[in-house]
Amino acid sequence: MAKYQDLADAIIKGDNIASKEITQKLLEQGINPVEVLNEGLIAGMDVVGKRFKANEMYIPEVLIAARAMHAAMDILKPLLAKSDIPSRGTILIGTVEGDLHDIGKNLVIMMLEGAGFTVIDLGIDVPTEKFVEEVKKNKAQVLGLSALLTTTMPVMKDVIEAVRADDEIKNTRIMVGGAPLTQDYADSIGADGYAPDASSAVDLAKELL
Ligand code: B1M
Repeated sequence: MAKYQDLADAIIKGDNIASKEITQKLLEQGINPVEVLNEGLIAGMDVVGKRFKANEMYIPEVLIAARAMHAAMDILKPLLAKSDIPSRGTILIGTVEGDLHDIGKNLVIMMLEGAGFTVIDLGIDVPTEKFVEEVKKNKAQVLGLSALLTTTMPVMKDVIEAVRADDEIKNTRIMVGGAPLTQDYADSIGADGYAPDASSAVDLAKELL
């Protein structure tokens, strides 16, 4: 019988074959995909983050762990994004310019899709003008910004100012997230909301719409 901890361990070890197999087994045991995501994948990546911070893991190991996580995500994603649910609204999301971190953003996307939102992913290192252009093009109701570096957090403020300065899209609701952020910081840059994790991001998106 597979356990959440087995999945978390496979992620930490960077074993992408085991991460897929254990995810599959957990689902076969009737476990809800959201629980597999939260208790296995996110729990494993949390440990990776802590060990990296403590210099107990290095960048190549972190990337291998991320690969194992993506392998498991490929199985969960179609289950979380139920196409038969009518869309709750369109959310455009991306990691701000200068920032290449996307593991957390991708989790947020999976959870939002699982909750019935249509999500357009602009990827990483997204220039401010691109956010503005894409919000207009896709008539997104919510714009989501992710940043993992203290050096890229201020870029969120630039994006928010650019959106607010454009009459056509100035009322777009903007949510922000990423490990170094706080509610106070989000308030200080004029964001409409801040979510500390993927589950809260879903609650926040529901509130904002
Ligand atoms: Co980077 N990195 N990294 N890194 N990396 C951090 C963020 C760091 C804290 C590690 C450390 O030193 N302790 C540190 C930042 C320090 C700082 O700014 N104060 C750091 C650094 C310094 C760097 C480099 C500069 C290292 C170097 O090259 N010297 C470099 C920068 C590259 C760049 O972006 N320009 C770099 C590179 C990398 C890798 C490429 C190796 C890799 C990224 C791979 C990838 O994303 N595809 C990486 C990783 C993996 C990390 C750590 C270990 C883990 C991040 C992660 O994925 N966490 C990280 C250490 C840590 O966080 N403890 C670290 C797991 C993920 C599930 O959590 O992303 O927080 P998180 O997402 C959460 C919430 O924050 C929230 O929900 C998510 C799910 O619950 N959330 C949102 C996120 N976005 C949201 C958006 C929302 C709402 C909620 O609404 C829109």
